Amino acid sequence: MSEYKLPRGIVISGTGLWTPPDAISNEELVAAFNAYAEQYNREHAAEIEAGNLTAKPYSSAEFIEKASGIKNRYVVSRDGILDPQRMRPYLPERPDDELCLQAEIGVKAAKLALEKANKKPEDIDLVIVGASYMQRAYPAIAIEIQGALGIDGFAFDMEVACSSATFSLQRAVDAVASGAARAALVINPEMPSPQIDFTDRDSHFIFGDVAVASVVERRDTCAVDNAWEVLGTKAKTVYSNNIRSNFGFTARAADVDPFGPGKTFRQNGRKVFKEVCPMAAAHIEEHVRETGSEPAAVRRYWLHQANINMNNLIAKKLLGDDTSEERAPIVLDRYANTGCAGSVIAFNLYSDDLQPGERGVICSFGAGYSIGSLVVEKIAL
Ligand code: CO8
Repeated sequence: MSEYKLPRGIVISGTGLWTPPDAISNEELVAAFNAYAEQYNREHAAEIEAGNLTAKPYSSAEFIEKASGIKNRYVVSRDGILDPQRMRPYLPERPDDELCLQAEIGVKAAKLALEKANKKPEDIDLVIVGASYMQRAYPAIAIEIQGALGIDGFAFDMEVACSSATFSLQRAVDAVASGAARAALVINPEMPSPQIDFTDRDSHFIFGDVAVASVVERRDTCAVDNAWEVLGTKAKTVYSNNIRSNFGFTARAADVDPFGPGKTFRQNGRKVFKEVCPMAAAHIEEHVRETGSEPAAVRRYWLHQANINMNNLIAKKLLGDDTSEERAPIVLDRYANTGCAGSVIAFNLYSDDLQPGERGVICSFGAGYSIGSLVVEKIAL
């Protein structure tokens, strides 16, 4: 690996969290799923009886909470998801001259981050949008947001599934460190709900929508009392088919339904669990040591939020017996898995109480496989 050492003096000066107003509890989601399954089984009773079709099994709120730690999720639109006749959100198409939905939620989070960092659009030179899915290929969502906010400079989108937020923060840190941008706005508008197969019992409960944003700049331009100096960034990818989405633009030429079986999100959750936990723990341990600390001395871990058992296991490896939420906060009980945004939600909600000099790690892990981390230290200005 490269011996490159990040120059000191690059900071995260503010983050923003936009939470959709629509929430869905496990109980509501399961009631809709089970009504759908009952209807499916009734309509296909003869084929099921003849052994030509498998009956849809029922979902359970108890299973979901026990297996994942998820109790609730937020979505951009809930009614269609809970309609057993529809089982997907209803998001009407917008005319080209209106802000698209993903840009709209990105703008909301971006404004909150700018306000927290005490920055104006004219202070920003670079906008990066990182998310698991983009609403379209071009023009880039980041350029649409750049235009909506009146930012002069450059912007681009990037997709690294659950690591899109940490990887985009790293690109912003690099751009500020190299002088390519004075300040960068990183936006992660995650909108998995249109991609989820809500008729699939194994995955209907996993995801939620949200938007987060962060401002990255030099310490000497910072206009707030406290910020987070980035001590190091680290990224790793290893190819795996265990989390996959085959939805893509070549479906038309392959004469297949882009939303057909296996085309939306699917995973081998058990394998992901087994393979990613040790990889993520080893990655974080190594990164923390590279920045001159010991894992147990790090005050807080803002970890990717996919599964509470996964987070507890990783926290135990890093912190020994002290795996309290104070050291590794959990937000997936309320937000579910929000793709790449989970670790930034945790950072946004649970970082104000740390004192100058205390360190934390923002870390994501997921499809690819991909792991991204930033070691940060609170500083007073
Ligand atoms: N209700 C009741 N029973 C259920 C349900 C349900 N909803 N779902 C499954 N079951 C059953 C299963 O059928 C199985 O039954 P049986 O034993 O008879 O076969 C039993 O419960 C146990 O099933 P599992 O073995 O699958 O259960 P697990 O305990 O492994 O829990 C999890 C499943 C929760 C999926 C767990 O394995 C997990 O969380 N693993 C980690 C996965 C992970 O972190 N993935 C990351 C994915 S996200 C990512 O990288 C970003 C991708 C892009 C985001 C955008 C998305 C749109």
